[in-house]
Amino acid sequence: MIKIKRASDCSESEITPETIYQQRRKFMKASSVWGTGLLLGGWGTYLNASVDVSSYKKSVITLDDKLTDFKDASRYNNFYEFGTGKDDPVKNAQEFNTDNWTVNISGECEKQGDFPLEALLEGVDIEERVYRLRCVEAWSMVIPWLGVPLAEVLKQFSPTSKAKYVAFKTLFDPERMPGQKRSVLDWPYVEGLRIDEAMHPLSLLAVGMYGKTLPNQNGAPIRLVMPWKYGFKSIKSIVSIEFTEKQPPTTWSLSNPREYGFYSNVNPNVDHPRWSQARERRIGEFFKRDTLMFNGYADEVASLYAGMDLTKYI
Ligand SMILES: Nc1nc2c(c(=O)[nH]1)N[C@H]1C(S)=C(S)[C@@H](COP(=O)(O)O)O[C@H]1N2
Ligand SMILES: [Mo]
Repeated sequence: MIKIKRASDCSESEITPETIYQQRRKFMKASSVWGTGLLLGGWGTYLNASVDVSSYKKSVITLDDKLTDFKDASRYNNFYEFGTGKDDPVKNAQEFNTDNWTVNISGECEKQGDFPLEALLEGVDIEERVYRLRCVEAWSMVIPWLGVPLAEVLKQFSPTSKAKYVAFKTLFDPERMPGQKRSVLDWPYVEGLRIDEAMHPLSLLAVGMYGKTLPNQNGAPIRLVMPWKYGFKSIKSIVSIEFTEKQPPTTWSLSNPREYGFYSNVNPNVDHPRWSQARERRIGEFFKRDTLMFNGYADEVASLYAGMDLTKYI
């Protein structure tokens, strides 16, 4: 279902040079898809200065599925730090300043401390990967992310043999994230992965999408993307990564353990207590489509869960 190219298969021409990128930007600015419908002052509001994504390896992993329109992917969001309505993040996140972003690395690893985003990404090539995103609310999108394999970033910090899990935290700053002034969730938003899930080659740290820097409402300047898990595992605006020995708490299972588990793998055979997970609405399509086991990534990830009862480990 997914096409995987090895990095070595990527020819020079697939690495987007600055000039082509600039031209493409001009083109996108002029074209109606990108030019119309921007609520808040147009193109500039979607740019974010902190991560340079001007060159990347194109389509290292891709799909045949049609891409979701950028305007849907950047205007229909879940990011409760900026409000609980689908169009709240795009409205409320535009002033969010992500300059001088640092990520704290701690726990069971040899190298710890506060690292500027640029240091975290140094020496790791940014690549484009087209992934399905399946929200637990039964809608889905197909998004071309720009990012780096999570494993390559994590390895730089030399996790010890006690590192069995990885815990992530979103920024907590109610002045900058107005949704945090209300206690809809236990802030800061936290997420976690088992270490083998985190080290899986499909696990991505995204810094961009659709050839550009990540819009604030999509989790700037750096967010997780776990394509075979429900969308809420893909934590946004990460400020902390901790290697732990014990399974870390996660926001949605703290808020409702009966409805949301730690693993949260996409599974059409296990319904949410309040709705079916068998089908989904692909944003931009009229008819519902079948949800795929592990969101279509079973060949790649099923072995991670061999021997586990997936009706119990939700
Ligand atoms: N910090 C944080 N991360 C988050 C969320 C959130 O509310 N806060 N929402 C999650 C949910 S439910 C989904 S479906 C995806 C949505 O990502 P997108 O807006 O880029 O499509 O982000 C996830 N990451
Ligand atoms: Mo979601």
